Amino acid sequence: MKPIVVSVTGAAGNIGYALLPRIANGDVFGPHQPVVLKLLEIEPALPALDGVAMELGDCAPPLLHDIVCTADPEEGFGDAEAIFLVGARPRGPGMERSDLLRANGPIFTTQGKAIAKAAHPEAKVVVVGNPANTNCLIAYHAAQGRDRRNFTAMTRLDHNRALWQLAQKAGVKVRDVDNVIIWGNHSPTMVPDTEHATIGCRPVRDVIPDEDWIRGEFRKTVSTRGKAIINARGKSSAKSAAHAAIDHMRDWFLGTPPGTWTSMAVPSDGSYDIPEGLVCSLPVVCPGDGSYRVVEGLELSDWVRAEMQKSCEELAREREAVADLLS
Ligand code: NAX
Repeated sequence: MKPIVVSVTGAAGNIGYALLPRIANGDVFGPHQPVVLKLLEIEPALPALDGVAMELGDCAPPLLHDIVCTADPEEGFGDAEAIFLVGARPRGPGMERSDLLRANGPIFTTQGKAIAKAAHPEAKVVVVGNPANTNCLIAYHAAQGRDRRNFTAMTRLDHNRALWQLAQKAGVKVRDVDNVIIWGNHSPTMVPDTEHATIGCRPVRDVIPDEDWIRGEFRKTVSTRGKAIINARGKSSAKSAAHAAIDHMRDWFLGTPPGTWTSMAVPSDGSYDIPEGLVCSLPVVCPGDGSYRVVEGLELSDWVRAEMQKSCEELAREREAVADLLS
């Protein structure tokens, strides 16, 4: 079987460290698909990346065909069919979200252009580096000639966090919880929506008849979980973020389980009155052929609609703040 080329940026970072062995182990593309890993870092991180590559090789994963370490984006994305854009500048002390946008925007312009030039024509991209939605917006604008539907941002970690909270509250297994939705931005304005979700095939509202908890504590726990993990661990989420990135890409390539959907931030086509082009988290179904379709026609409560609008307003402000980078 021909190996699939997979690119990962920020590969020497925390998430990269947790992500790479899983990709090499077949967790994204299945147990028979060999992979070539192309790892992109900034120059100063190349020595650390060499160490990561040594360890990766030392795992002796049967599916790992080759490893390329580079600081050259075109080499890093060459022929890639799946691209994880993880690398980004971290938020420093006193930095506002808008400062982070300005600091990271140019990275995603450069990488979007390099993807357009060097990657496989149908390369699928997931942006993990924050602010993920707007970094994805910048990348797809820069990747001229590419189908913007191949550019997505990760809200799967938020989705998985919501599943876990609901399962814990109801005292069931996570696998019994289906069809949660994360709407909007990967930020505290996100809206974890349980109004179409089920627990053991029953509507969540019947199993957890506590709207105050759903709209209050549940939402707050899901949307601020990243901060809680930093406070507890002294480091940001890495294993769970890598796991979510794997879930995101695996479902995109191999399909969402029948009868279920997942959450992905994708360029809006205007559905649910979300301004066209914003990269907004929505419920999607992936048939397993590398495409996705937004789940249409769900009825939204006034609360979900109003909260989602606020999150989209934040995304619109972010788009405004990087307007000069959107060619
Ligand atoms: P780390 O700081 O450990 O690693 C980031 C890596 O990116 C570093 O090795 C750095 O050298 C590299 N890098 C920086 N600029 C680069 C460039 N231009 N090209 C290639 N590599 C570059 O961060 P880590 O904990 O791995 O997190 C990575 C990103 O994921 C951060 O932006 C973080 O905020 C974001 N997250 C996103 C999540 C999501 O749900 N969307 C959740 C987890 C995580 O917080």
